[in-house]
Amino acid sequence: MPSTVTMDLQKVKALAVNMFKCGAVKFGSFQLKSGIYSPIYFDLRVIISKPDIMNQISDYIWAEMESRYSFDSICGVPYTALPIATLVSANRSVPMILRRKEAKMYGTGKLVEGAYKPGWRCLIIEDVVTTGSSILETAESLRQHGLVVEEAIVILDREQGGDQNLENHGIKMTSLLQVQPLLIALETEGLITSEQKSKVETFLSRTTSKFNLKLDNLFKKKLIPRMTCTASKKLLRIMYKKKTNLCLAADLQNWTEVLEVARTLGPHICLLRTHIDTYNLENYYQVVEFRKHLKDLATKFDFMIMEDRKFADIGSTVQRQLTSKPFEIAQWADMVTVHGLPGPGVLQCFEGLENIAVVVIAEMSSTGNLGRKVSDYKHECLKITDGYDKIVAGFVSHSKIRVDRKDTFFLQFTPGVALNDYTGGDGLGQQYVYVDDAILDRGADVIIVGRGILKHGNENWREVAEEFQRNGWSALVQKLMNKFRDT
Ligand code: S5P
Repeated sequence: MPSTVTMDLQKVKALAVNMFKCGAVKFGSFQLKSGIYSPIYFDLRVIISKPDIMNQISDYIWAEMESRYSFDSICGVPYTALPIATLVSANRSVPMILRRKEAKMYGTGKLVEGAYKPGWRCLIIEDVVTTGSSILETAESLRQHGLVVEEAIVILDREQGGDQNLENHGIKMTSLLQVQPLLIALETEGLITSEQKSKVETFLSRTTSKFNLKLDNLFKKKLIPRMTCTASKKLLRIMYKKKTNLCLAADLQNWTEVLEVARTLGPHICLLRTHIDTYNLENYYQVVEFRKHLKDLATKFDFMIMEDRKFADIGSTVQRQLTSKPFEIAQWADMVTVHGLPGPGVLQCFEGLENIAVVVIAEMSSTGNLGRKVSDYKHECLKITDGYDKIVAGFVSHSKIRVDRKDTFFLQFTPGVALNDYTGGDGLGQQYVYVDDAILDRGADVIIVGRGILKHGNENWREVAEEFQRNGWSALVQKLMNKFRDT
């Protein structure tokens, strides 16, 4: 759904002209953070020194929202939107709340300041929106504090997908101005030439589609074709399509709850990781019922299933374990984990099983694990996969695993991942790292998250999973774009 612009043309024109005159929108040649040159530049910070424009914006915001949405509070995203929110709040008697960029390390350490009640609807105000990530971050915190966030209003929408991104997270965005109407207004007023206008239009459409094209190319031409294992190809396709590298570790005791979490988080995950022997499945019939429902959900929401069985026996035993009742893992799981400890036999026994791939545990996330302690253990795990590229989807590892075999691509699955709200382990050896750290420093392609999501009540599962999805995906894109920059 595109962002709503309901302002009449006169208002659009008046605001566009004022923005141009005070230098909030500039035309020329400007080098951006990314190094590329842009023919247009937005710097809305200058408006804070222009009381007339501040009043105009505050009036327009009020006119846009007041009759359409009933909100109990407003929150401006720092910095430029803060004084605007203050104006709206003071002039219209709506309580304002403030979301800090970082929590204070002293005093109350609160992230959200002000006097508010849980359940209050809060309208977010922002100056410029490109991808919508600042609004999302703000919304996340506000929601964590019990506020309801359904709407945001922005002064300028750069029309680069921010509205859709917000919509995907349950936020409707309204904008006072969008680039296209702004350009038209300035041209009609004779403030820019038609050449300037079309130069900007070409630039904006090229940069957005250029990035998407690059990403598309990366996944479809560079990554997916280089995976030898069918399961990893499929997983990458799902990741790209759904824009997620989140694997949910469905560590709940009640099997019906496992299905509930799969149903709730299905749209946000690429993989669901089970520990089927830990669920309260009482007999074979329940096992069959459980896996049928789980498979149906996997098809409906397009995610794969990995059973974290961590086999560690000789090949002939693992072969029987894979097919024996009640769990019959080879019949329903797309992937299963094995330890590298037994040597290549643990992989050989998968030959001929077409529908299940292997993920080798190379380095665990727990304190004192041998994968980290015994020198070369990780590398030896890698060595045993030689000749089994079609069977092995990748490795579980808590740190970077360097595959030196030419042209072979494996996925790295990393568990022990938390959001920035987390400190310390779980008291039983589990160690956590943050999402960025897991992906950018430790090489994860897929993050495995259990309690980071499940420790929250089921009413919050989706919201927290979305935060993992968002952070995980943007770090993965950053990592891959860097890695394949010169190829
Ligand atoms: O090294 C490992 C390997 C795995 S598969 N460390 C892990 O924690 N895991 C699994 O990932 C573990 O069994 C658990 O199910 C999940 C992490 O759960 P969390 O609750 O700590 O996120």
